[in-house]
Amino acid sequence: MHELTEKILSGNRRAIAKAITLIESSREDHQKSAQKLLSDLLTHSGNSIRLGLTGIPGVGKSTFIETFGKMLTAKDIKVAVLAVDPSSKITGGSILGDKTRMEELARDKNAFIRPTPSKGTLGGIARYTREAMIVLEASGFDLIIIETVGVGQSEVAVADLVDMFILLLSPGSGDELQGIKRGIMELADLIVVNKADGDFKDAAKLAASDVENALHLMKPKSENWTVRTLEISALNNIGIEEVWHNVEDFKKLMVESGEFDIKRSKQSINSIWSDTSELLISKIKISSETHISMLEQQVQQNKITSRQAAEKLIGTLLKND
Ligand SMILES: Nc1nc2c(ncn2[C@@H]2O[C@H](COP(=O)(O)OP(=O)(O)OP(=O)(O)O)[C@@H](O)[C@H]2O)c(=O)[nH]1
Ligand SMILES: [Mg+2]
Repeated sequence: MHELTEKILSGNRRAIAKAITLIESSREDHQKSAQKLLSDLLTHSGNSIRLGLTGIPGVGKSTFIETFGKMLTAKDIKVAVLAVDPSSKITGGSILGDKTRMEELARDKNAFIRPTPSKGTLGGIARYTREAMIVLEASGFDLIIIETVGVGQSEVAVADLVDMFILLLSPGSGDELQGIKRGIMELADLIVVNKADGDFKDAAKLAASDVENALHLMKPKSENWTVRTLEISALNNIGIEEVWHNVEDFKKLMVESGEFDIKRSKQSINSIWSDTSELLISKIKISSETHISMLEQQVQQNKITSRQAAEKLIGTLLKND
């Protein structure tokens, strides 16, 4: 285990992949090793910018990450990409599926791309992601991008893992803005209208001003930062530097105002409670399968309330421990 720690600290990619596999494993011995490893790495973590990126399928997330990522790795900035997308089976939006759109970045020695874990609850996947970030930060990654497909609830979970949240839109956003849940707009620190090129140029401008109007009606997320809207073309590499300048600006303002650290410490506290509920539920599920199905039946048949079932399940767990 000590050897794995050393390798991760020296930036060894196979060691990083191995550690993340360990983190994602449900085997109890793997979990023990993973937690030991993570606690060794903790003091080396925390030095990256954690960026959430969301947008509906087809908006250009993969294309953007490829162009943005390559621009950064060329500056010797190390970029890691993780996906949180439990709905990928439905949308087909998993990173692995379209790794071809990030072909060059995937081969870049300054980049690391990890696809969506194939199974798990949202809470579980949020934990894997948080823990994978510790590994990546300890091995020297400067920017970690967490990608979600902006259709579900994963955005809220991701917003609690990152420093900054970027919403990617495309021209024709009038309709798109309605499709994107208002709640997702409220999470964004930066809104980027992609595909501002060729025939889409005017539509992109219109979309950006729609967004500006919508933003004016919303309560500001932070008193230290005003949400900005940019127009870019990921395909033609236009405006990509500008996105990075905004990320840097954001970080600078947040750090200077103290909001950066406050947010991270809140997130650490929140993670205790999300880990507690995830762990509790998984322990209950492992410990008493027959008991669970019996209680499920009783609730279905209106013999007991769901709350009573929950109390019984937790009661059994406490007795067993
Ligand atoms: N014109 C134009 N097309 C773009 C741009 N960015 C992406 N596209 C195209 O839009 C399509 C979807 O792009 P992707 O990068 O795969 O989109 P995505 O958001 O990753 O999609 P999912 O992985 O399905 O969620 C592709 O055909 C891209 O070539 C852009 O800046 N301009
Ligand atoms: Mg994609």
